[in-house]
Order: sequence, then structure tokens, then C-alpha cells
Amino acid sequence: MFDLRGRRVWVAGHKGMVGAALVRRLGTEACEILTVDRATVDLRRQAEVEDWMAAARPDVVFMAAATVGGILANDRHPASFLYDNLAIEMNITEAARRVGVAKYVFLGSSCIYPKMAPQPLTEDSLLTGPLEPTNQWYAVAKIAGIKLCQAYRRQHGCDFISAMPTNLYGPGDNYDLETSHVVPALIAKIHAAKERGTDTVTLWGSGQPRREFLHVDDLADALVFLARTYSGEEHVNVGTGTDVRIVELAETIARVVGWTGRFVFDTSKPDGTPRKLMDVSRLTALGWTARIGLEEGLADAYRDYLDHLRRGGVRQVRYTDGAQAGP
Ligand code: GFB
Repeated sequence: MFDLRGRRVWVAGHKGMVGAALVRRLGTEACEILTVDRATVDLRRQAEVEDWMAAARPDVVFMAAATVGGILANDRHPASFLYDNLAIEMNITEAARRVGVAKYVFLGSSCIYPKMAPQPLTEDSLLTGPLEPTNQWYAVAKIAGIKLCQAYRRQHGCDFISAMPTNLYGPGDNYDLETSHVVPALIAKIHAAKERGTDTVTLWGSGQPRREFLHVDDLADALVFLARTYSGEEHVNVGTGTDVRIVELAETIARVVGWTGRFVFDTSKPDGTPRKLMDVSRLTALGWTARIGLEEGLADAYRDYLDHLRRGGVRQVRYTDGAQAGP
């Protein structure tokens, strides 16, 4: 059991959806939370990361910093997704070793698994087949992040672990329709249809792919749980163990928002992986299960969207072709 009490805990990427949820969750622990913003340290620059970490001396690091986005953003910004994520994770992993971090929790993604891997996705299906082309760049970077943790554990004896969350949603999401994931995009589109009295909403692709959705507060809780209880070379899937079709997700969001129109499909947009459902038996065996149901979680996400609109609705992501390291 790793004790967080009295530790200096750095949440890398604290302004992003995952990092912000971690800061909320760690606020209930007797630890000191460290953060640093992008204007002070560009996480893609090794010297900046090493200097800051040498001065801040964290005991624990949650690596929630990443350049992220939905299916189209991944497809359109391959260099940003590959370069930014490789640079960020290499810099932080090496600096964590240098300053003697006692626990490092690296975050990956369910897109590390082969496109046609058997479902549900077990941890050992990693590197058994070709990746989904739309997000292969992000996936390769995240696979390298897992391997870095394993290599540093083997060569340097570092207690570095990796968690692989499924598709996430919740407060602090990116609602920009071009770059966002499906949940915030559909919340924004369906809300707009309700406000304007429009009776159709367009979904990208066929609506038939299946995805598993985890509320970000459940993820933050799972990460704190893993930091405390898990120390091993193998990465650990984090999900709910249940998935839905995209069209079912859209219907649930329509119920939450209170809109009763119908969906049309833009099949010029990609479907991506046909199904992405995590096998969560490793995490369940360790003693953690998700608590927030999809409809309840979507209601929470919708409240966040309404707040976001009240605040002026600006929360944009730019990529390195317009340059910045992730949220
Ligand atoms: O969430 P999403 O962008 O990411 O899309 P992935 C999920 C599914 O929803 C795809 C469909 O089949 C989309 O075609 N979809 C329908 C929409 N309407 C929309 C819409 O308006 N916006 C969006 N964004 N999708 C991402 C990866 O893949 O998953 C990332 O690209 C990351 O790298 C993330 O791994 C977890 O699940 O397809």
C-alpha cells in the first residue's frame, strides 16, 4: 500500500479534463498538490521539464498531460499527436527518475489496442495486430509511454505504472466541434438543436460503432486507487465494462438535454474502430469498480456544458500546426 499522506503530488496537465478531475479528487487526500502552467513550463522541452522538476521535487506524478482530441483531430494532426505526446512522456518519465519520484502514474488510452483485437480488450492484446489508422499516431506515442514505464522499472527499479482509460467524458471537456470527442460534440449539437427548434442532428459516421464511456471523476478515483495499491510492469485497463452504440449514446444525450428530434448520418466522416470495450477484470480483481452510470454522468456533463456557455463558451484546443502542448 503506497501512502499519499504528506506527499508532494504533481498533476501534470491540471488544466485538462483528466488533470482537473485529479486535482478535485486529490483535494480529499492529505497530500500537497503541485501544478505548473504552460506559460511557465512547456512540457515538450526537456530542459524546462527537468529544471522545474528538480526545483519542485514531487514525490508522486500523475501524467495527465497530453495532446488529445476526437477522431477527426487525430486524423488531421498526426505530427502533433505523435511528437507532442512522445516528447511530453519522455521528458516527464526521465525527469521523474532523475528526481527520485516514488510513484509515477502514466495515462494511456484504449486506442493502443489493435483495431480488430478480440472484445473485450484484455491488456495482453497490446501489439498483437495493426492499429486503427485514424488514431495510430496517438496510439504509438501512448504505447511508447507504457514501454518507457516498463523499461525504467526493469533498468532503474522505478515504481512507474500505467493506466489505460477507455473513452472519457465529464466536466472540463472540449466542446469545439472540430476537435472534440463524441460526447461533448453531441451535447453541444443536441443542445443547439433544442435551442433553435431544429428537428435533426447530424452524427458522424454510421452511428453503429460501439464505445465505452467512463466519467472522468470515476477515472480520477481509479487512478488514486491504483497509485495506492498497484505496483507492476503490466498496464491496467480502466473502464466500466459496458459499451453502447454511438446512436444509443446520442439517444441518451437527447433524453438528458430534453430534445426529441431524429438523427441523420454523415458517412463522409470516419467511424474509426468498430468496437472498443475494455476488459476490466484486472482492475476489478484489485478491488475497484466504476460508480457513475452513463445517464447520470451525462447529466453532469450537460450541466458543465451549460456552465461553459454561461462563462462565454470559450475552451479551445490548438495543435502544434498552430502550436501548443495538450490540455
Ligand atoms: O469520440 P470519438 O471522436 O473518438 O468518436 P474515437 C467516437 C465515435 O463517435 C466515432 C462518432 O465513430 C465517430 O465517428 N461520432 C458521431 C462523432 N458523431 C460525432 C461527432 O459529432 N464528433 C465526434 N468526435 N465523433 C478517439 C481517438 O477515437 O478515442 C483518440 O481518436 C482517443 O485518440 C479517444 O483514443 C479515446 O473513440 O473514435
